[in-house]
Amino acid sequence: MAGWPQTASPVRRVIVEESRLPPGQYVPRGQPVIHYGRVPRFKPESWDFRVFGATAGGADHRYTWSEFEGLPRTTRIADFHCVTKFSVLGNEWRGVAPATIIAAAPPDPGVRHVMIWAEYGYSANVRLSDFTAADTLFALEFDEKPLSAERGFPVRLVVPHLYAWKSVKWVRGIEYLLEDRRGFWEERGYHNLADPWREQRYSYQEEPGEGPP
Ligand SMILES: Nc1nc2c(c(=O)[nH]1)N[C@H]1C(S)=C(S)[C@@H](COP(=O)(O)O)O[C@H]1N2
Ligand SMILES: [Mo]
Repeated sequence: MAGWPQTASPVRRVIVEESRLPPGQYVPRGQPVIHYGRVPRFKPESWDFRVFGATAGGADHRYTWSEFEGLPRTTRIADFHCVTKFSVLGNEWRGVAPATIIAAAPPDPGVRHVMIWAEYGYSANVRLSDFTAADTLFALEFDEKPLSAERGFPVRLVVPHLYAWKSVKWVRGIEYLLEDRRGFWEERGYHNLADPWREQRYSYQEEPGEGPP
C-alpha cells in the first residue's frame, strides 16, 4: 500500500491530529457544553422557524415544528472549534441543509449576510457564503440521536468552519440582511468573521471591510 503505513506510530498520529487543529486549539477530555443563559424549554405547539428580513418576494416564511421536522435530512461529519480554545473532532450531525430553506424562501439578490436568531434573543451573523457552505447544517440530531436539550434541541445551526459561537443552539429563525449587522458575541468584542484557521477571535483584529462600521 502506498502512502502512510497502516499502523501509524504515536508520533505520526499526533502530527496528523495537530494538522487538523486550527492554531491555538486543543482537544479536551469529554465534550464541554457552553452557552450563555438558561436552557430553553421546547414547546412544540408554539415553536416556529421564521425566515424574514430581505426575502426575495418581501414576504416572511414560517415553518411549524411538524413542517420543519419533516424536511429532508442529510449527514455531516465535522470538527467544532470554540474560541475559548477547545476543539471537538469528528462530530456527526444530521439535519436540514440551508439550501433547503433557501429554495423554499429565497433571499433578495442583494443579500450577502444572514442573522441567525435563537431563543432569548441570542443571535449570530454569518456571511451568506458561510451559510450556504457545504458543511453548514441545521442539525436536529447528534450521534444519530435527537439533540440533547443543552446541545440545542430541537434545532441548532452548525457552521463547523467558523468559531462555535456562530453555531447557534435553539434556533428559531433567520433574517436576511442587506447590510451586515453584529450578533450577540460580535457586539461584545468577538470577531465578525470568526475563521479559526486565521485566528479571527476578537473584533480588534478586524481588517477594514471585515465587519460593519
Ligand atoms: N443559543 C445559543 N447558542 C450558542 C451559545 C449560546 O450562548 N446560546 N453559545 C455558543 C458557544 S460560545 C459555543 S462554544 C457552542 C457550544 O456548543 P456545545 O454546548 O454543543 O458544545 O454553542 C454556541 N451556541
Ligand atoms: Mo464558544
